[in-house]
Amino acid sequence: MSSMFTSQDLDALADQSIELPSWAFGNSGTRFRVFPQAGVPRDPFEKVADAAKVHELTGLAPIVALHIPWDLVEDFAALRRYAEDLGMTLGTINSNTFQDDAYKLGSLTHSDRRIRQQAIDHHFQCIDVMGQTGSRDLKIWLADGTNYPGQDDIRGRQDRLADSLAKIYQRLGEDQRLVLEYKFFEPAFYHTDVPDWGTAYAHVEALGERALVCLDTGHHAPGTNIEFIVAQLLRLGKLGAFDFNSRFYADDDLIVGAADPFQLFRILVEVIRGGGFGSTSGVSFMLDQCHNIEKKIPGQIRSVLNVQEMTARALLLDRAALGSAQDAGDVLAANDVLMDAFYTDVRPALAEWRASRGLPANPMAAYAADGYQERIELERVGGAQAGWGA
Ligand code: LRH
Ligand code: MN
Ligand code: MN
Repeated sequence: MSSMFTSQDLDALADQSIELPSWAFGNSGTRFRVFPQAGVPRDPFEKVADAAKVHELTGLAPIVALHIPWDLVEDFAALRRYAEDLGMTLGTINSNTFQDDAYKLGSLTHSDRRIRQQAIDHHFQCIDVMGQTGSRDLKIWLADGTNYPGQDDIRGRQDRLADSLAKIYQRLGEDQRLVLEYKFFEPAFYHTDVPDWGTAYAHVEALGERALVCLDTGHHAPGTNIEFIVAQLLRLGKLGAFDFNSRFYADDDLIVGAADPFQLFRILVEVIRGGGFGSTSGVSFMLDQCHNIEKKIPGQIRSVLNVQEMTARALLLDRAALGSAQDAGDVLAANDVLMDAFYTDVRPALAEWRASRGLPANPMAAYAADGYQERIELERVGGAQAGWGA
């Protein structure tokens, strides 16, 4: 296959947009240590500027996702104008109910009506922000759960969650969506209130058409067949977004495609198979990563290139040949067809693809030669933390 594909096979790549998380550009670390870096953004404007640099060199990343309150600014209309002047749009608004004392025992699930209302009000505030930023999606990930058996009534928490989500959903504008993100552990360890895709699905299904599931690739137990979940959610019309990253152990938030490019390929094969690819598919491709020891901007450049590279390989899958082998029950031939696509080296074709669009053939090298990193390291003193990890 490698010698046979043409650049036309990759035309569909033009329809790929990847959303960058604003927090990828801030200082971050683990619970052991945050390693501050020179030149990190001091405010959301500078985060948008860094994201725009990633887009300028790759043509892949015209959207920046924000986290509230990490990215609270007085004038979101000004932030939007700033982004648009740089050729960027503001994307998903991520809520945050995981850093306040009030939410120690839960937020949207809390047994105290006042705390629940505080968490609901935070989401109303996020929806107000969405109105100003022009964002389509409100993403909700909850740290809610318990650490000890018996600590709280698991069933009651589900009922309260359903009720809180319904209030938030009702507040959305007609063109806005709610995406509910699941995670099987952490920071709660005995039980988590939205631990898996099935629970997320049950809630968004009850809410309505504009409520969908977000799949964060780092939020599964080791060995989970994530592409199966992708296929199932697409089949049910309920996959709204990805949070891409990669993991060796848990929610590592490392560069997507770094730990297991084959898994990323398999996920993208199912995305394309299920109609989840492209600007009209309704599935957003967001990154949810932190760059703890590597530089942030090249870390994001490498990430979007990894997604593009595996997408290109998935687009090359000979689906007719695969279908025939599957129909014939030819197990090894079917596996061969899939592996052929995976093993195809698309890097030279992607370099050409970029050059033909006026982009640098090698965006990593272009960034190293750009002078931007040196400039921000000189200009920006006292950069902000991504939001956690201290
Ligand atoms: C939680 C999570 C969620 C948050 C982000 C910062 O682990 O994946 O998406 O918003 O990290
Ligand atoms: Mn996430
Ligand atoms: Mn996570």
